[in-house]
This record gives sequence, C-alpha cells and structure tokens, in this order.
Amino acid sequence: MDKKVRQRRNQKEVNLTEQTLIIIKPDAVERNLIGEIISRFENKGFKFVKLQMLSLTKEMAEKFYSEHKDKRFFTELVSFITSRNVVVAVIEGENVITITRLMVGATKSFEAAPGSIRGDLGLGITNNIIHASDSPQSFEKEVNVVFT
Ligand code: FUP
Repeated sequence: MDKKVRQRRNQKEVNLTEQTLIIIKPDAVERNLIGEIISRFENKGFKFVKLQMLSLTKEMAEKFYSEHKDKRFFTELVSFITSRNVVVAVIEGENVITITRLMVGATKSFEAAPGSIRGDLGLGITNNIIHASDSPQSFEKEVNVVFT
C-alpha cells in the first residue's frame, strides 16, 4: 500500500474514538425509559463518561436549540424540553456520533424505523424520546451548554 494512503488510514483510525451528547427527554424520563435507553448504548459497546439528571433552564434550552430559533415549533420545543427533568449524558466510542444517530432514528418517531430508539419507543415529534448530537461541532456546542 502507498505510504501516504497508509498514513492517512492510520490517522483516520486514530480519530475514530469520539464523543457525543444525548439527552433523554422529559417524555422518556416520565415513562421510566432511562434504563432501557442507557442499556441500548452500553449493549452496543459504548461507554458513558458523564451522566446527570437535571432540569434545563429556558436560557439553556434556547441556546441549545438556537439553530431552530426561527422555526414555528421553537417555542413549543423550548417549553417541552424545560417542562420536567431530563437526563444528559456524554457517550464515547468509535464513530459514536454517526452510530448514535442511526440508533436514535428519524426525527418524527412515527416515521422512525423499527429497531431504532424512536421507532421502538415513541410516536411523537416534539416529544421524540431522545436528542443526539449530529456532528463534532454540535457536540462541542451542546456539551458546553448542558455541562456548564
Ligand atoms: P433531530 O436531529 O432528529 O433531533 O431533529 P432536528 O434537529 O431537526 O429537530 C430538533 C428537535 O425539534 C426535534 F428533536 C423535535 C423538534 N421538532 C419539532 O418539535 N417539530 C418539528 O416539526 C421538527 C422538529
């Protein structure tokens, strides 16, 4: 194999271990699904490196979801996520951002594939069980909002 290709591959492999942030949303906490959701990630082979139950303030929620601030559902979303306790966690592993998004499923739970967390556990859109970072940049932003 070409030396440069091999170096690039090695570099990629080194970068494979990454972190993502999940929020187990108020609907899932209320329905006693915390254990079920944590188990799915642990069973997959990921490690929980931070885990906390807390109540997001309106200010935190508005910052967290700032990319949606002009959407018609923004007020409802902020109101929902601040309505009751959530569980926030940082999970670590190889390709954890991409794999977690696959495990979470489509935004609208009623369209999410069976086998995914939303697909198996819920029916809602705003109340869609779980949030997961969609990129390393989102993770950096979100972790700083949630774990201040
Ligand atoms: P996702 O990345 O799947 O969590 O979805 P988005 O980033 O597109 O949306 C963020 C959150 O906004 C969703 F989790 C739920 C909420 N939302 C609504 O309440 N109504 C909508 O029509 C779309 C999203």
